[in-house]
Amino acid sequence: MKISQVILRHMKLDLLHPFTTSFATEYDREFILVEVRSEDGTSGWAESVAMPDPVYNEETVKTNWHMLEDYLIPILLHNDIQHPDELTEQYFAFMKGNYMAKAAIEGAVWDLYAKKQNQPLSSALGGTKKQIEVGVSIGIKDSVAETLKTIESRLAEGYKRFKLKIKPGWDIELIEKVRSAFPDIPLMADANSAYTLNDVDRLRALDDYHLMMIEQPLAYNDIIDHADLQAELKTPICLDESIHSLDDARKALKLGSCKIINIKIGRVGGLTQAKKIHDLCQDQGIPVWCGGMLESGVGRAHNIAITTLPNFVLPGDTAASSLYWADDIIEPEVTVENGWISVPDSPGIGYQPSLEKINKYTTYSRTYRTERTAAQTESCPI
Ligand code: OSB
Ligand code: MG
Repeated sequence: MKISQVILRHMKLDLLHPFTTSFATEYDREFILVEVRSEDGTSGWAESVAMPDPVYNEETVKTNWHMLEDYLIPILLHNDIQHPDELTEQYFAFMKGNYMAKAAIEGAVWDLYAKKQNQPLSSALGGTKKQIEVGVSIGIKDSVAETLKTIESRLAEGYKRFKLKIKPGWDIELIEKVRSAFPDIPLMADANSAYTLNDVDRLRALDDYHLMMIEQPLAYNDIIDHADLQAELKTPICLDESIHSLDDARKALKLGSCKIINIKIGRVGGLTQAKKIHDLCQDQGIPVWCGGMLESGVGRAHNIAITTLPNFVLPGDTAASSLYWADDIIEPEVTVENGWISVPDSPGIGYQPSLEKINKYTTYSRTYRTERTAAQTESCPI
């Protein structure tokens, strides 16, 4: 696969509703859209899920742009990649970390590869499901009443699992009230690292509400304290932030730090690694599900594709485009019917990025070509 051009676009999409976690409130989504073009004019697409500030993990939009521009794109333009697995296994392996940047370009190469094979990305990854079940992640609201109203709407729309963001002080009472209003819904909580082992009593109190899991209660880079906490709790711990690689997953399972893993393609360095973590968990009887990072339709399409692998047995966070965006950048947008998304069967990611919409939301872009002379590397403020 000769890649002759890579285009980076800095995008900004307004969220329809602010999204609050224990670490920040997001009003819009700033991200990098990556397009790789082969010599025959076929394009592969993906997005970086890094946030503008290092609040979820250490990566940012700017560190991703730097990694893409100075390291990852030159590798793509100067090598003939036969299979996307070669990127993380070979070409990118000498670079530590920067998983979201690596995943952004690796995902675009996977899309291109699947298109060249005339295969949906889901099949190219080995997935077989024709439809996937999805849940929804509900941010921290101003009141419990508002949370209850949101759950009611999402329940009516058919979502299969309800994840509430929690933090100290927005936890026990919230879960207690939600449980008494909705005794039987599949419910879970995500703390985004807001607690420490000093909060063990508070976390133990959540054990009474038959939650499916508590996601990432402790530090973003911890698997040791999580093992101690899991020993204290009946509720399964699910790790998100702490798992960056196959090795992290193997060690966390060995220590008993979690019973479930949230696989985010960006956090683990791409689809090849996501698939490996999926396979390891499958071998060990550990269920996985696909998390979200408030992606545009392009990232959403990648999440749908990976979720077709068999051990994604729990509903993920890939909700409908219309819950996030007035005007998603893919056609058609992602729709959810009664909690199910139909997996597209056209080649690659299976949704068409709309250049008209993409141009509307691009703040600046840059094109990188095989011959990197000054004249051929254009910078284009819009
Ligand atoms: O921890 O899963 C998370 C959003 C941004 C950063 C981290 C997380 C989230 C979500 C939202 O929970 C998932 C989504 O709806 O895309
Ligand atoms: Mg999470």
